[in-house]
Amino acid sequence: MVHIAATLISLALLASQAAAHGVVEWFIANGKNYTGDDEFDPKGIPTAIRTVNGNGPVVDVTSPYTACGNQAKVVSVEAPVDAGSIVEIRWSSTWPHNTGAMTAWMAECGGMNCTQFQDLASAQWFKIDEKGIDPTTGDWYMAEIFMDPGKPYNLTIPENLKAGQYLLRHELINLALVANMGGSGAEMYPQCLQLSVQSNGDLVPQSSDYVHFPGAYKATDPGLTFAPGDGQKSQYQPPGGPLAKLVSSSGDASGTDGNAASSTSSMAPSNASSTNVAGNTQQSTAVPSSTGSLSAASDIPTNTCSGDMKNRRKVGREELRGRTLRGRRVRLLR
Ligand SMILES: *[C@@H]1O[C@H](CO)[C@@H](O)[C@H](O)[C@H]1NC(C)=O
Ligand SMILES: *[C@@H]1O[C@H](CO)[C@@H](O)[C@H](O)[C@H]1NC(C)=O
Ligand SMILES: *[C@@H]1O[C@H](CO)[C@@H](O)[C@H](O)[C@H]1NC(C)=O
Ligand SMILES: *[C@@H]1O[C@H](CO)[C@@H](O)[C@H](O)[C@H]1NC(C)=O
Ligand SMILES: [Cu+2]
Repeated sequence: MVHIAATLISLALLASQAAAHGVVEWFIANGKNYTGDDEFDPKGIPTAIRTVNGNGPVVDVTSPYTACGNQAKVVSVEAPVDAGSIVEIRWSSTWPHNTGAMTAWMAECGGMNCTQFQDLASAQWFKIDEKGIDPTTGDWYMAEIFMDPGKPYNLTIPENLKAGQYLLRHELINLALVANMGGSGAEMYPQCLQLSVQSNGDLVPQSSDYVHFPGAYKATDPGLTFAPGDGQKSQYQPPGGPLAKLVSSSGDASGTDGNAASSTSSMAPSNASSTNVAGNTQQSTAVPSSTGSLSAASDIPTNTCSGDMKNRRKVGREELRGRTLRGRRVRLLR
């Protein structure tokens, strides 16, 4: 009985949540606050956050919009940022999802100013951060960050990364609509920041770590088909492969220069504990006590929402039905 009532209420919520997704509202780099333009009614304000058309997801892994979001547009500002420093990225406080991954990638703007760089298909992306499950709590990092509205995502620009003009692609992946193991329904919310990285270092990704968007993800990637509540959360791996390994661009692998050495210890994907040293998995270990209550319920998505309402709603309904049949409780949006 309770389950049925909860399901009905959830379906009602589902219908009313069409617009409740999210965008990068602002970010802070080198102490400066860059505010995004209005995603529904762009005012042409100077910003370093590439604008997207609305706050809905990209759902097709083969779409060119997987790079920087739906109909992303070049903007007029580049944000200077020091390699090794933290960029604070603030998504909409109304972001409603607590189930899924977050990834961060960078790509040089083809040797030009990012304010001129249009050809996203040519961008060579390398992964600098990923967050799925917080091993210290067993919860989704997404829940820990976004269920406490206002908390930023703190991302470290890799230390000694070669200076240059880069796009930073930050992405939230909502898995709440993945209906069953191996199912589909992942929603990608990528967005790009235009950065000018200042550095004395010479680190670049090893060439085998470059990917393209689209191309980096397949619809069948386990990181996109993970069904919340069904799988082993602790086993979850975000899609797109391991973090890039950074190497000295002088190409002297046997060299004694500190950059190459620090790259292998800070970005090597084979060493999980040293990957943490890069700084990008540190932020969420300090979980405020107010999120402690999440642990019990956070393997059940808070709600579902959509780009293509009809399809998404159907998937969501199936998901809710499946969950009710399996006797799990459906958690309601607060
Ligand atoms: C950055 O700017 C936005 C909008 O202009 C503002 O809401 C936000 O509080 C600012 N962030 C900080 C840390 O000052
Ligand atoms: C990139 O272009 C913008 C806009 O013209 C300009 O303000 C900025 O200084 C340029 N960045 C670099 C690194 O030249
Ligand atoms: C992993 O990194 C840690 C810390 O940098 C280091 O002490 C350890 O030897 C590394 N392990 C391997 C297998 O590289
Ligand atoms: C994120 O960075 C800001 C500014 O450096 C800092 O005040 C805040 O505590 C950091 N948040 C976390 C969760 O580390
Ligand atoms: Cu959404």
